Amino acid sequence: PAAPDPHDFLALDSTLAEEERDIRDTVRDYATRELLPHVAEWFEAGTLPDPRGLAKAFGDLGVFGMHLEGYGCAGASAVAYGLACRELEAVDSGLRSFVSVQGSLAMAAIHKFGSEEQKTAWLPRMAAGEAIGCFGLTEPDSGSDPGSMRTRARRDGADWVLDGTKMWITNGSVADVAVVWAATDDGIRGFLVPTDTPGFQANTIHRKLSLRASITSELVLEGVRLPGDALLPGSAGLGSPLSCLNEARYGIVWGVVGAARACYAAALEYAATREQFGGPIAGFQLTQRKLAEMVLDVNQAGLTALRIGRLKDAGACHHNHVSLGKFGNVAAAQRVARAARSLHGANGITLEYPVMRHMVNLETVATYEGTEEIHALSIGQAVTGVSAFR
Ligand code: TGC
Ligand code: FAD
Repeated sequence: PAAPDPHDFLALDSTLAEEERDIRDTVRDYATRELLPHVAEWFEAGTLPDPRGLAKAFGDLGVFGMHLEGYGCAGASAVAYGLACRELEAVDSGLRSFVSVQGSLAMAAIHKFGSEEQKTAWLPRMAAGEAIGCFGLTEPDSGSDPGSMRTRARRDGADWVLDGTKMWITNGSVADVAVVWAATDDGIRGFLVPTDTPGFQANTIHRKLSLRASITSELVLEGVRLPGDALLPGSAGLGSPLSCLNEARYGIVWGVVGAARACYAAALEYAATREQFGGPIAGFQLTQRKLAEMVLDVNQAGLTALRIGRLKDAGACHHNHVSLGKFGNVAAAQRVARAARSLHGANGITLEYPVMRHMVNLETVATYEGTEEIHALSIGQAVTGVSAFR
């Protein structure tokens, strides 16, 4: 048998179908050519300088809502969508986040719970990157426990009136439409809020030390009056936004494999070229131990992502499968990024190398879409049958 390829040790990609490989290559080529050369600069600037241009480019690439059917979406397999997330996050978690929030959160909410009119009005434009969406669930006092939200939607004649504040909303200040989750007399429901509606304001959050190549915002809704058909009619209860989260969490299960792979590849290259004590640091036993642990984490996480993707394509993926993947793969990517950072010595703390950028991004990835603790508790509940959330 052939010796393992250091960059695909378990030859996982050899198990991909041709269509999946094509999508992997298309997204990887685009990301390497168009995004990688600029991402350190965007990260340093703490923003995405041209979010509309980027949205259009992602639309042309076909990655927005690529796993959804109809309305201008590609209807690709879950594995193909996962591979796209992996290749984007190999460049930066913030770029994968752009695609997750647009496709897996905002578009998925409209696709799952919207009326035919809402789907036709928004999904084709969002798939093409001509309209940007955001997803407002988290609030200043309601993060892991979204059921405690204070944002309210009340009926006023045929209209709805929304009041409340959403916090940490990706792409909030550049969105055309916000999917806002609010408590009503009938439980939690979703609303489509065009961002030019009077009473809606989005404020960009500054001074982040993580996910800097991404726009994060506060949404303030003060007496936002919407027509009756702004309600997502199929939404009913907390389970509705949570079912969208499963889609985005699934993308993260794959995405972080990309971040980990990029850190491992950088470490492997650096170890071969950096010399100390008369030879490359790759020759030291302690360096080899780090590299062995990295390649193990990258491959185990890749295997987990692929298995969960295959379950999803077979219609057999439970949300606790996704929790297991998010819990394990994010932690694995964090271990790889930290080890790669240390292996780069002083160079590792700069933006000349990708490792610390990935390392600090992964702090956000471990927090959003359900913190490490929330997924541990979901898995704990799944295996014991006992809830320890409250
Ligand atoms: P609980 O009573 O357990 O559940 C309420 C209802 O929802 C159902 N459910 C789910 N359904 C689908 N998918 C899931 N993952 C689900 N988890 C629970 C559940 O069966 C129940 O249904 P029913 O019919 O019985 O009413 O609710 P709880 O209040 O105890 O909370 C459960 C908990 C803690 C797991 C949940 O609230 C949670 O996941 N919290 C974390 C919040 C979170 O992840 N926020 C993310 C915000 S969006 C974001 O971060 C975007 S980042 C940008 C990017 O993705 O790149
Ligand atoms: P908290 O819920 O206050 O948690 C604080 C700590 O307490 C954590 O360690 C947590 O694990 C722990 N904890 C909480 N409950 C328990 C428990 N029962 N048992 C044990 N420990 C517990 N949200 C959106 O809606 N849309 C977005 O687009 C979005 N984008 C984001 C982008 C960025 C850059 C960031 C950082 C966040 C984003 N979020 C978004 C918000 C994100 O989903 C929340 O930050 C996350 O759900 C955690 O909520 P919190 O920050 O309020 O932490």
